[in-house]
Formats: sequence, structure tokens, C-alpha cells
Amino acid sequence: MKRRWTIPRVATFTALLGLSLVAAAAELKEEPFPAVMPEEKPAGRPLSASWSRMWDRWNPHEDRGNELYSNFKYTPLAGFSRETNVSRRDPSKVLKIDGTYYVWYTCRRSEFPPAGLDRATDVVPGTDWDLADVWYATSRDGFTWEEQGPAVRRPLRPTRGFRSICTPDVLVWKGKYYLYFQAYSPMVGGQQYCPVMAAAADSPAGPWTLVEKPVIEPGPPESWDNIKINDPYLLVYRGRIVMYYKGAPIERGQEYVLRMQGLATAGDPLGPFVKSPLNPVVNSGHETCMWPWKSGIAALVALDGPEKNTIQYAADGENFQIMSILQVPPIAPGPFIPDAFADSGDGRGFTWGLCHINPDGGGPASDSILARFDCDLSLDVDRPLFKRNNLRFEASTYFQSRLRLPENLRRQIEHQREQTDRETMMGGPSREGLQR
Ligand code: AAL
Repeated sequence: MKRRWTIPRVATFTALLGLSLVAAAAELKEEPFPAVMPEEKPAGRPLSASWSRMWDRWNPHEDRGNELYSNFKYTPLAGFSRETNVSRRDPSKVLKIDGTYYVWYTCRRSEFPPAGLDRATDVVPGTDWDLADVWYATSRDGFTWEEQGPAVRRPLRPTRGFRSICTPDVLVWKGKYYLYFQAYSPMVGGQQYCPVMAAAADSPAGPWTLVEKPVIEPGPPESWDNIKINDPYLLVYRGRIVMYYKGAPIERGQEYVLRMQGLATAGDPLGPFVKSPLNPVVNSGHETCMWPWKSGIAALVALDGPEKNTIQYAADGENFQIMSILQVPPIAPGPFIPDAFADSGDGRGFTWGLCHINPDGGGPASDSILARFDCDLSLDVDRPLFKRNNLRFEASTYFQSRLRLPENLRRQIEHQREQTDRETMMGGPSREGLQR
């Protein structure tokens, strides 16, 4: 016989359902979330979306248990003198060869300070990285450096790069050394054609032979990287030379892509480099910084874009996911990654590197200095200091020129106060609502 839902039956069912809900609520009330963080995601109890993420997205030990989380401590470097109109920036990865550390970087030694792109001349630089060459320095301990002089000088007109060569990175492949750098001519700047050129040497101390043909060029018109290949960054991964880079189109405006990163791979250091069909593979970040991590590639993404100040991981080197959120990451980091070219399938990470700082707070016309950062992004060390949260800063940090509220904005805010700062609204239902 077919069971029919008569009114008394429905009433009994509803009553039972009600009772079981009350019982469940009572049970829940008796078992609040435990103080000891469960190792496994608790099953069979309600979890807020945020708590679910602790197991789905993060891990129950928070940043302490996240090998791809670190904070950063900075040290001024000894050995680089500060001179007028001398700027050093955008360090390469650091190598350690026969006990000596090597780093390459953009070095500008100009007669005049940068004056902006509109006022640049043959001798007046437009930006901090204009009229620059690639220099190098060595160190025995990573803190005190000895500047060695130019590794590669910008070529003579009309060879590409005659205006400025900058933002170098280094590759070691089959016992030879390769430097890659941005090659600007006839001028520097965001809307200038900027391919990447290379130089090769048998030793990290050179001499370097410039390869006059660019190793990778910007993409076709209307593509995301149609004018610039910036920040070349070299690794060896899955048998290929991989170049990560920041690309940009000539077109500017809010509707255009700016500061995205892509990759291109090659079987030979001088190319051809084949761009990934998935480019751009990183949607944020001002400079490139990648390293072999376990069997994939990790990236430090800083300063620009919706995913700024994160570390990301791609199990295949191309499909990156956010792994941690950072405070005050290094600018233009050049880490010391012993296994950058080992292609071991078991990347171990790094604990320090060099970066740059603008002593006056920054901008394209400010001088830069190199600095050291230390961190714990390594599977081989455990330094709890770097896994801490809750970094706090001195009052001078908040009130420095780049963070304090500018005077003109303060005046505007005061002027608009009557419109913006409405009276505090009373909580709860209004008198009208109560009467209804
Ligand atoms: C850097 C890099 C590239 C840009 C400029 C010099 O930090 O992103 O190199 O072109 O700024």
C-alpha cells in the first residue's frame, strides 16, 4: 500500500525533526571547537568557511608549518661606496663558485642625476636604470662585498642596447656562464622596445662576449608583451632552460595589461626561446624571482597586482597558486639558490640573497643601493624567527614621507569632512520600524 502523508504524520515528522535539531544544537553547545588545533580537518561538525581553509588551503600549524612562508630581515652591505650619481640595483641571483660569491647588477655612473624621460639627453639619464652597464661584485661571506667593475658594458651605437643594459641575471649551463639583461635603445622607458640580450664567458669573472642578436624579443602587436621583456630570470627545469620575465605592451592605460610575468624555454642558452602558450603565468609582481621547489617552481611575487606580496607554487612551473602572504618582501630579489640549475626534481629553496632599496623611498628617478636579506624559504634549515607573524614597526616607519598622509590630501579631507563624516547611526530598528 502506498504510504500517504496525512496531517498527523506530517505533524509527528516535524516534531521529531525539531527535536533532533535541538539535540544536535545541544550537542554542539557541549562541544565547542577544541583549543588544540586538530591535525586533520574535523569531520561531522559545522566549520565556517574561514576555518575550513585552515586545512583546505593552509595547514593547522599556520605560517610556522608553511615551508613557503618567511619574513625577511635586512642588512646593509659593506664594500659598496655611496657616491653621487652612482646607483646599483636589480641584482642577479647569487652564485657561489670555488668558495666565492658572485653577483651581477645594474650600475649607473652618470655625470648627472636622472631627470625623467622628458629631460633625458645623451648624458642626462631619464631613469635610475638609464645609461647603465652590468657590473659585478664578489664576496667571501655574503655581507662584505668587493666591487669588481663592469662585466658587460653597453655596446656602441647602433648595436641594440647602446642606451642602457640593465637588470641582469645569470645562468650556468654545461660549464659556461651566461648573463642576460634588458637591452634599451635608443632610449629607456616603458614604451621603448626592450628585448633581452646575452653575453657568454668561461668563468664568472669573465671576460664576457656580447651576443649582438637578442635572445628573446617582445611579442607581436596587440600581444601582452609587445614592447618589453624585462627582468629575465633563468633556471633549468625538466631538461630545459627556462626564462621567466616580466612583459608589457606599448599601450598604456587602465584597460591594458601591465606587470604580468611569462616564461619561455630553450634547449640552448642563446635560444630560440619558445614562449609558453599559457603566458602570462603570473598575474602580479614587479620583478621576477623563481626557484626550484620540490618537483615544481616557486615564485616570490611582490609590489604590484592583486597577488602582490605572496609566494606562489606551480607543480609544473606554469600554473601558480598562492602559498603564503608576505610582509615587506625584498624588492628585486636576487636569491642565492645553490640548485637553480641542478634540475634535480627536488628543489631545496634559499635562505638569503641581495635586493635593492631606494634610500629616499623610491621612484624611477631615485638612486638605489644593494642590500642583503635573510629568510627561511629553505627545506634544509629551520629558523623560527623567520616564521613569525605580527611584525610591528617604529613610529618613524608610519610617519615617513611615503606613508604619512600628504598635507594637500589632509586639507582636502578636512574640507570634505562635513559630507564624508555623517553622524553615527543609531543601532537596532528605527522608531518607525518598531511601530510597523
Ligand atoms: C626594475 C625592473 C626592470 C625595469 C626597471 C629596471 O626593478 O622591473 O629593470 O625596467 O625596474
